[in-house]
Amino acid sequence: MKDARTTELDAVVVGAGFAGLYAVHRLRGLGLRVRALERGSGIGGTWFWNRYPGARCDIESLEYSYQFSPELQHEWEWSERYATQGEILRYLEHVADRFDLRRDVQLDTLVTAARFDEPTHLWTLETDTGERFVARFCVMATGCLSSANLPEFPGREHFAGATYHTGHWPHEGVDFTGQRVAVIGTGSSAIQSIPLIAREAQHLTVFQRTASYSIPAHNGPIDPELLAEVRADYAGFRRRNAQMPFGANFPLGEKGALEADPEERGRVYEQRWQRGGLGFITAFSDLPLDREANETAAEFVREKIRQIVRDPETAENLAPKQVIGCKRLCVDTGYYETFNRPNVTLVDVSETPIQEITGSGVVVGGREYPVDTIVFATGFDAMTGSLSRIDIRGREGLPLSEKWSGGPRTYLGLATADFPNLFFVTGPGSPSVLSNMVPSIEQHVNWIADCIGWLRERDLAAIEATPAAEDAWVAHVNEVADLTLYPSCNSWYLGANVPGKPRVFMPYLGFPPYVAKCDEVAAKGYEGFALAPGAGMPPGS
Ligand code: N01
Repeated sequence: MKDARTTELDAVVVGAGFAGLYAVHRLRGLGLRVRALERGSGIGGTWFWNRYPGARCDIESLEYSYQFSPELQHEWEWSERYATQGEILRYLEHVADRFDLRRDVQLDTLVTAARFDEPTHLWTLETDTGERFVARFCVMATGCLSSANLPEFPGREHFAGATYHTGHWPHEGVDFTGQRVAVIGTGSSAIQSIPLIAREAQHLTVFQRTASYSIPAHNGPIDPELLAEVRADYAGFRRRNAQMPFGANFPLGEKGALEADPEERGRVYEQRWQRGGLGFITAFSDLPLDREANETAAEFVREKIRQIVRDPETAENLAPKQVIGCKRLCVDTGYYETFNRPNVTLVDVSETPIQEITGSGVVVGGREYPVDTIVFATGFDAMTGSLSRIDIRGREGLPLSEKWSGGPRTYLGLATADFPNLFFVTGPGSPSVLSNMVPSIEQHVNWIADCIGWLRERDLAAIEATPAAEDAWVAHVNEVADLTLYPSCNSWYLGANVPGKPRVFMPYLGFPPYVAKCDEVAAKGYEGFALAPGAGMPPGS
């Protein structure tokens, strides 16, 4: 149905974070009429919402940034090794201005439904503003970690004080001075925010269900020598990083941990610890594969925790038990040290869960911890959460939620059968959260834009993953994951943090082979996809 509130486009993009902004840039470059619809009142996606104290990237800024424009890459000055949320958001705003993207971004617009129409091969999107957008192509740039997970703690609604979720932090900030604060959760968001909240609060109580492994960031101003070296050959720096397992500058150790003697192992772990950051996990080649090897790295970190944290009982509680790396590794500035402060208490809720939240505190094992403010650092309904909030319907009205009721199924994380012309950026089944997100986003958007350009050149109306290609890809993603220790713990990679979510390992392990596969599929005329002949090109083109 067409009316005054219907806008016809060639491509509609959902989201205006790193992925949505670049999708606008690329698709507009093809001459398409494109618009990004963004629920936030500003651009930036993750970096618009996650404003909690201490929020920063944990991949170095020199590579947690776009590479599509050499000029942009050379002119932007990152101030620190790991940029703050504020600096990353300023960068994205600069990108939006520099490439004049804002005129094709519509803010304050929540997409509520997306419906595919079979005869026309067009998508119709509906929004909470009562508008409709009709387009041939729909690109979901909705983010992997954008749908907040707020567990149903009994009595939560009775709490009289202020509550915050790290993923929806107030723009004006929060002053914790003089307050008794609870932080629930000890993942990356908590680990970044706890040291800063502890400095302000009168008392901070941290409720920990699973201890996380965290490696020091050793953050600081960018080393000028490193900067000069990278800038001398930025493209080469990017190319080399893309060949590493996570698509980031984490060189993979040449040998296995068990091939090294204890002295060599200790030396290598110490070097990686001193260098800081997520690259700790690639110190040896067998850490994700072999429990015994993994345990050597895990024990090294536990020993560090015991050295840092003065109270032996607290240190033991902070020492994680699971395989290192199978839940997302964290990067911190003074996290473990914070538990030496007299105003910080750790409460272990691994065996005795949070019983209830009262008007004035958090109850565990019958004991109430009185607090004025609660910070929920309880994470996200990862990878599928922001898609399942939209009523997406494919061929014959099939809801995506029904198709994915047993867990997400995609071909290459880019597309799913029965949903023609619908693309996911860093969707489940792609390296996404197990890679450096920004290069992964660029690789996906480039693939999608090239694909759309290819379809248009041939006057093809639709592209759709075949069920056979999808089945084979899902099986392959699982096979690869099952060769590793990743499925061995309750991580959000498996959906284990959201009650009732199907337990399926969602990211694909291995950035370089993944990119090679995507390139090969495209080179073979989009092998594994079915193509529909032109029914006339997009409206108006
Ligand atoms: O979320 P999380 P996050 N009772 O899911 C706990 C990225 N990120 O926002 O482990 C008690 O990791 C939960 O416990 P458990 C990064 O990819 C990046 O911290 O499920 N506790 C866990 O401790 C990261 O991995 C950056 O047992 C409950 C915590 O809440 C991802 O975002 C910074 C509970 C949630 O941790 C998510 O990180 C921040 C319950 N009922 C985030 N339910 C950087 O780039 C949940 N928890 C640096």
